[in-house]
Amino acid sequence: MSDFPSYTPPKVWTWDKENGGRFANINRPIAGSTHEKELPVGRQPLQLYSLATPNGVKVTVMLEELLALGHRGAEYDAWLIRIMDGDQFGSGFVAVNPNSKIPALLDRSGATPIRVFESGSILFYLAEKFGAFLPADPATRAECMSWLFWQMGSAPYLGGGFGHFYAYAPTKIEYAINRFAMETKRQLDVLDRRLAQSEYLAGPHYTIADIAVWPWYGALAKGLIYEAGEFLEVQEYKNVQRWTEAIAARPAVQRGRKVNRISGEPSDQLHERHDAGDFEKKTQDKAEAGENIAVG
Ligand SMILES: N[C@@H](CCC(=O)N[C@@H](CS)C(=O)NCC(=O)O)C(=O)O
Repeated sequence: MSDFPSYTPPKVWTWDKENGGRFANINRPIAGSTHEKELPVGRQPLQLYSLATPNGVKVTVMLEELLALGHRGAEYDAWLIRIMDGDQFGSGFVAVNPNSKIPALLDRSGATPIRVFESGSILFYLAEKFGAFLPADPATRAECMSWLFWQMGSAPYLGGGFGHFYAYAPTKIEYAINRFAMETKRQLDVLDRRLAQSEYLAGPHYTIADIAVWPWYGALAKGLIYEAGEFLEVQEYKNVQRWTEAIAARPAVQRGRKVNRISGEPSDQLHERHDAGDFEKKTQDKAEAGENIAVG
């Protein structure tokens, strides 16, 4: 502990815009928009404004799963929001999500558009709207909602805590990495024990709880985020591994994780999705071959 750089907070915190952190260009202590910008609107009933981070992938997986079940009303336009460029602070985006974070959904299927923000809330909204991936029986439904809310409360310790200090902070702070590595491993163990008893989180069936948890903890279990697989010994969580692989094998999941993705293999990146044919025709490998034309 004695090696810690000491810092005495001033009486009143002030904003140091040049604090050198990785997200210094987008982090601000105030809400609201920074510039006027309308959001594009396509022809589909649902308009999604997002990016393929784990929070964004939850919603594109859900929409692809709903479409796979035959719910035509789940057709969607997925528009790319480049958060590192500050698109989330445009006036149109802030009108859909006053919290300026992806994902944000606008349901234009009725007389008056309905805005939905927060990924958990979007999953629940869609599950109720289409009567899918949300168990009807009260006990299983409660279990499903408990795991959904567990994810919303827990992942900030994984992403904003562990991931931030292990992978992104300008200096490696042992105290912070220890604190959040411990919590992340505890969370993996919580999941592992649950998945030892149950095929999916809420019970025998795949639900919005799995759709919410998989993009974060499945990616962590496969070492795909923060390059932390070895550090956290993720292979030890055998039940999490089994569940991760089962979900990754679902065709709708494979499609959903490509939508609004701007990194990785070009064939896995579908920057914008406007109909089902875009997976065949508009991924970045095709764009790089000159076949893709910007939409919208
Ligand atoms: N609790 C929110 C978290 C959303 C969130 O943190 N989104 C990040 C990307 S994963 C974002 O938009 N960050 C931009 C920013 O913080 O300015 C949810 O689940 O929807």
